[in-house]
Amino acid sequence: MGSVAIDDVRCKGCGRCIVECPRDLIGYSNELNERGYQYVVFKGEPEDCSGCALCAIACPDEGIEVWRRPDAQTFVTTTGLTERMTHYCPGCTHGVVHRITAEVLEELGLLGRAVGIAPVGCSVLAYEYFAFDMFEAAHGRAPAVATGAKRARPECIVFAYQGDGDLASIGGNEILHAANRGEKITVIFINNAVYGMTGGQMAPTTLPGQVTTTSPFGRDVADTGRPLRVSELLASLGTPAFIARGAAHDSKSAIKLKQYIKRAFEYQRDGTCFSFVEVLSTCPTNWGLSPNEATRWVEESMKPCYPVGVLKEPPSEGGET
Ligand SMILES: Cc1ncc(C[n+]2csc(CCOP(=O)(O)OP(=O)(O)O)c2C)c(N)n1
Repeated sequence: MGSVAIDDVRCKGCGRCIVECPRDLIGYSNELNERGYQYVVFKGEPEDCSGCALCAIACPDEGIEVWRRPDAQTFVTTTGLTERMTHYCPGCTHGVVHRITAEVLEELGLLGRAVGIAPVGCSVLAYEYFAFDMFEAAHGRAPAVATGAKRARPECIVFAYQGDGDLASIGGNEILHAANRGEKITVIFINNAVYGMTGGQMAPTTLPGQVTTTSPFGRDVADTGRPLRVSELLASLGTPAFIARGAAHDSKSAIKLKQYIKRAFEYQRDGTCFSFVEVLSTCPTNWGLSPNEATRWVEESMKPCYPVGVLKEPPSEGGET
């Protein structure tokens, strides 16, 4: 049995938890919260809940607690995050990836050594949410800043947190060479198939036919090329690396994603190799979809183009490179 608490102020009403609950115990309130969102409420009795916590895992806003930790005093389940509510749109999965990243660093005992680098993009304010040292970088330049930080302070656990416009477009050169040099850093790459912060322009990762503000008739591959599969590109380099692609749009994917992010940081902790995790992430606002339609779009449209899984692992001890 679980005990579910929902913070109606943090809730942005994306409704992911409603879809996730296998017992249909969560629904919309008839009221708006103080921020104008139609928040969700727990409809059942405590004994109705199995405590599976899928609602909390899928929530992008740290708005649900299922007492996964007996000592929990707050909705924020990891000391790697501040209590601050995020500025992300309802249903945006940046919040899920933030939580997973912070949880992994905490579980590995690495919070005290963590240094994150978030350049411009929707996650430009990530320093407000992560409760450890954060740097800003110019657009696309996080791998270069991470390289400097890691080389100067090898004991730090350094990661870049970058969007697809940032990493695959203006920063394409940076990521390619950081990976090719085998920098002992971790890169978390948020692929939401658009430039989110600036209003949903076409990114290198935009799908063929996808309508964006700069491809109003759909991306024409004859004119603009095909979606850039950055993970596959980096995996083709001869340098040893850990490269994986996961997704953050539902609880099942989030659980798998956490395993990838954990392995990525373990490889850095052990000084093994460059590590890179691409995350298929939702942008309901710029896709013009509701949060739950956006979840389905990741499943039905993004995943066929960007298959999830581990693309590359470093050779085991004594193995060939
Ligand atoms: C040198 C430079 N060029 C352009 C911009 C404008 N700009 C800010 S964020 C951004 C796109 C970010 O998109 P993405 O990296 O995909 O991240 P998201 O916002 O989708 O999370 C752009 C073009 C800038 N800040 N600096």
